[in-house]
Amino acid sequence: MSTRFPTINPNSPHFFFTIFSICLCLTPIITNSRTIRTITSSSHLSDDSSTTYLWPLPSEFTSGNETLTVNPNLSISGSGNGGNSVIVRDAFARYKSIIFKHVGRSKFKFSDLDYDVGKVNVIVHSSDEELQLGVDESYTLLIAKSNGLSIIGEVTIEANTVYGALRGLETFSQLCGFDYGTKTVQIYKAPWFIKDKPRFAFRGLLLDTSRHYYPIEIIKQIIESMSYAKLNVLHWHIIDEQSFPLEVPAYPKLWKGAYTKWERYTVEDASEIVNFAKMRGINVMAEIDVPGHAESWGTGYPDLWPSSSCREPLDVSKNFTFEVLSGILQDMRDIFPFELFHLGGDEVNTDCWKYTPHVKQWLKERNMTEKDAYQYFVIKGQEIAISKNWIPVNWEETFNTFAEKLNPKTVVHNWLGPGVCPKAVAQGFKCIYSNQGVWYLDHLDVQWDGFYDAEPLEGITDSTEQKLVIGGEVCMWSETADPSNVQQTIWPRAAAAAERLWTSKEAAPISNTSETALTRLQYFRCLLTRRGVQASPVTNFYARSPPS
Ligand code: CP6
Repeated sequence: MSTRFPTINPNSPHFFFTIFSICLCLTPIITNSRTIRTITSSSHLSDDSSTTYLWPLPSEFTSGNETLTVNPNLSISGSGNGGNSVIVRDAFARYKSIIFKHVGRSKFKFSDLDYDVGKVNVIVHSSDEELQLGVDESYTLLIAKSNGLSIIGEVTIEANTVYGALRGLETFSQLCGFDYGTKTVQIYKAPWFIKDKPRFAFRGLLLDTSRHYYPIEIIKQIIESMSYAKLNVLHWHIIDEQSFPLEVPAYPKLWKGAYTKWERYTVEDASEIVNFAKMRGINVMAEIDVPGHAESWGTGYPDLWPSSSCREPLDVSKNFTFEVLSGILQDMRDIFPFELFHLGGDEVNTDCWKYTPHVKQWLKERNMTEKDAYQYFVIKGQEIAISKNWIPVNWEETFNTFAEKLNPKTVVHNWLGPGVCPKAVAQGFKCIYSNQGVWYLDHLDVQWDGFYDAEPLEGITDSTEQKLVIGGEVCMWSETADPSNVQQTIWPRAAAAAERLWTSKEAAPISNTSETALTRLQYFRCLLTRRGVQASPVTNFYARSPPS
């Protein structure tokens, strides 16, 4: 303790805040017996956010005032695809080890009859396990004491798909708390009835593996932590100007652009990540950002550079550029089954195309400006992606510069302020919201409530247009992040966005404001740390004044 708090003056508000946060963090662990008393002495707490420790908040739920104990030999039974799906069985095993992490230390011996809950029954109606945008993630979760006659059992999760069942298991695990007093896992406020579904189909996190390399173990940890917040798309910004870490068999010199030969992903590594994510109901949307963020391509193939003094954007005048682009996409098609593919297209500075003689000549022959050539490049990229059965996603500059030329299927990815989604959906395009003012994780000055108060449908009132906003994404650009600080930078702020994307405003009015959410988010942040995720404290004392 003395090394942890050497300089805190007990008279300062800092002292109060530190002690306050520590207490909050330990509350679920060491003072659960007090929590039980509080809960059992009140009758109706289900509409009180301070005692509903779920994140993101389900769209509908009711709870009671009983406390149930959970058997460490918890078993799963299933019907439909809940019974035999490897995805469900693996998830159950993972959650079981999370839920009973501390129980092994119990000094007490119990028999099965001492527990209220011994089985989780998972019912999955569909055997289709394809994971695509808009897959049904809805579920119901029922937790009630068995009366001994019940056929269904004590805990029932019912879903249309295995991915709905995964979301239900996550919610179930959040309701299980370890009580250090009795060394048992308990569920408070039972019986629970939860009916839940996501507000948006696309709930993403961007990870940039070009500015810093992340070993696959770290990427897996990030994916695992995403599943706790019910995020469902990892936007893998694999390559950028600084490094080209991915193996491309068709053009084997491309990954010479990696920082070192150790900082690379083989095709096998990438497939492993995609499969790991799928087991958690998470899609991987790959990005190659052309033509503006691709300097590293030229390390292996310098012909892709217009010249040695003009290394970016890629050389628009050569067929070879598009052969390589096509070869990369062909190889990536075998790795990434998700229907969306991100082709970047942002921040393209075409100045040096104008000054490079052969490119200048090429433009002149075609009577094209360099802006026309930017459009030509993006549209050609889209055509290649579409020919490989992908739906193209592009950063908003493409829409802002030549909306009328984009393929109508294009998903416009917002980042420059809040303005583009209203315009894009008015023209019939789908849109992903990532306003850099509120959802860029590398902007350390934006606090959790800035993330929480963001609204993907801002400025869109027509309900048909609203449906074209497929969701949103928080972005972890990695110029200043690497494995040493990435989880602390992502969490807990990404969780604030995750609730905005999961929970309907109308369905759960209590999640509407950052005031009511703070206690729950502090609880979720502690849940992350208990599960081994290095999440930062929710509030940053130095960046805000304490509440009065
Ligand atoms: N890299 C790429 C980046 C950014 C973008 N694209 C970026 C720009 C501004 C900020 C943060 C990130 N680093 N390829 C923009 C989409 Cl503030």
